[in-house]
Amino acid sequence: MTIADAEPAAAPVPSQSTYQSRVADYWNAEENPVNLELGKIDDLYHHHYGIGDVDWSVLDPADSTASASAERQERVTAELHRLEQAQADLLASHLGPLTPADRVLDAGCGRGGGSVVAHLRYGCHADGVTISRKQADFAAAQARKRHIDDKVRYHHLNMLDTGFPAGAYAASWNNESTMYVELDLLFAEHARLLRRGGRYVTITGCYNDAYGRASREVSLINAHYICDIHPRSEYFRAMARHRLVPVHVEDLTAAAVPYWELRKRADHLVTGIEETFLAAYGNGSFQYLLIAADRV
Ligand code: GPP
Ligand code: MG
Repeated sequence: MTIADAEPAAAPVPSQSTYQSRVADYWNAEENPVNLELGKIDDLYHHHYGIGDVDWSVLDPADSTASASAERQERVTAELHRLEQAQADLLASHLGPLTPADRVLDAGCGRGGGSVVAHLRYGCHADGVTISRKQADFAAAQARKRHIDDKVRYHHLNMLDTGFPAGAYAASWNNESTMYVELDLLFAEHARLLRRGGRYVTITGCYNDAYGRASREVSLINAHYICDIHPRSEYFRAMARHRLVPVHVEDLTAAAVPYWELRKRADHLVTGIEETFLAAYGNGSFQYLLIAADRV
């Protein structure tokens, strides 16, 4: 058989590596109650963790009736959602000031909550991109349900190669999605998409260079989510190479611990990774970081 006779293999859409296809498979199959039950509360579906102090009264002893224990579960679910919402609000607060005429990019948008948060806060246009077809469809349905689909759009696209116009965005972000990609490729695309003076924000888990290399716990988190957590240093090196100049850096590690302490006790929601996060934060090998940078 000559090459000319060979059936052309169908090119994957969006254009992505085999690794990225396996990551998309994970997110196309993912239906964790810790994401769906929290999102259902107010139709803000997040794929990130929470920050801030826990109201521990949500765990107050319920009597042993089934209805009391169901109410306790509902309180815990709502409290975890409140902490995840606080994280989304913190990230969004660093995107502005923005006007309704501005456009923002949610890179690795998951089920879309972050784009809605930004739109509700600033009235801006938002484009969310995800390599999971299921997530993009879910998020688009949510935007239609809210009647904001004229301004908030979701795309089944690779965030490293969006094809969107250069300089079109006033702000862009990654909320816990940088660990799926090479930072040089990611920041090159953000720098291309952001206008001069635009703002890039990430909240991410990174491993701590001062600890050394990736700890056992960091490796377990990588295996759990099929990701590759970067060292803290790599963020700043890669930003410097791509016209992104940090303006605010915040270590959110201490603020992240209460969320995991509560999630560990939420029997109806645990996924099994809770103790690993607490150990990783506790032994200093892993940090939860916010970095805001200006595109110069
Ligand atoms: C949360 O998603 C996080 C990630 C997908 C990436 C890993 C993040 C790090 C900080 C290492 P999720 O909300 O879907 O996860 P879960 O189902 O555990 O709540
Ligand atoms: Mg979650």
